[in-house]
Amino acid sequence: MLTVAEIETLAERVDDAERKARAITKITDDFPTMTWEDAYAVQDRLRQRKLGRGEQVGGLKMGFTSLAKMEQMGVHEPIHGFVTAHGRLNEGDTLSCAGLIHPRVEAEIAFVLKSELVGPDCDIAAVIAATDYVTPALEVIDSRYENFRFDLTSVIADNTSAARYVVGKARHSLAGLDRVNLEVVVEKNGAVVARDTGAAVMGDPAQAVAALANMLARTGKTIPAGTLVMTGGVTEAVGVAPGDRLVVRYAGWGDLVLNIAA
Ligand code: OOG
Ligand code: MG
Repeated sequence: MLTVAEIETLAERVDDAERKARAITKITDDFPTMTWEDAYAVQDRLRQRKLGRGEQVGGLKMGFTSLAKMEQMGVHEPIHGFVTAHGRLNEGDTLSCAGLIHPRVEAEIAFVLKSELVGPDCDIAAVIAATDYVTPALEVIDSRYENFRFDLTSVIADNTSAARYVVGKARHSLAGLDRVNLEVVVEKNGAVVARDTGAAVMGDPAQAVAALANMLARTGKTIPAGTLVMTGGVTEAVGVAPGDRLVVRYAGWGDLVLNIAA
């Protein structure tokens, strides 16, 4: 177990790396015995630091919910984090790479809740009942670790690499929506670079929302009504550079476009 002082030191280390956009070595190199609880304690401390500066939580996120993401990063379990309103982009906005280290973009499906979700026995039926609408979303991740090299505890402490996110304008009700067979195709500069369906996300993206409620229940937390929940990258993340144009085609939903400023 880390001490309170060590938790503070590590939260400051990842926070500084983000604010200076300067990569650091993964924190488990210095604290190899860190546990999951320690890692989430660092993430909580990081959240307090951000809130203390006037930032606001814009939503919650799951990570590593698809095999493609797990294999890309060499990890095998879902994790959770938060996004801050400061990092929110709206559909049509251009992404600036200023302040980012090595951004990658993920195609995601986001849920917005109309009522609270409580674990530890949250299931897909409960998620469906609590969902206001679903929307296409992109997440821009930017690990604070050199070369995106980390283990689960390091990436949890680094708030699951969260940096920016784009929420689509379209709002779809779950009724009549085939979220499992929803096709998602990612194109970069006109070429298809990744594709899969909603099923890639834990068999059903609603399962990722249930899993979040169940993970939060371990520390007595819930997902409040009104929360935006990012369910995790459907495919592997795609590296982007200034001048790139990313188009994610959600079959039947339309496209989400992200231009990266030159
Ligand atoms: C961690 C973030 C994972 C997702 O959607 O799977 C994530 C990373 O890959 O750096 O946000
Ligand atoms: Mg993500």
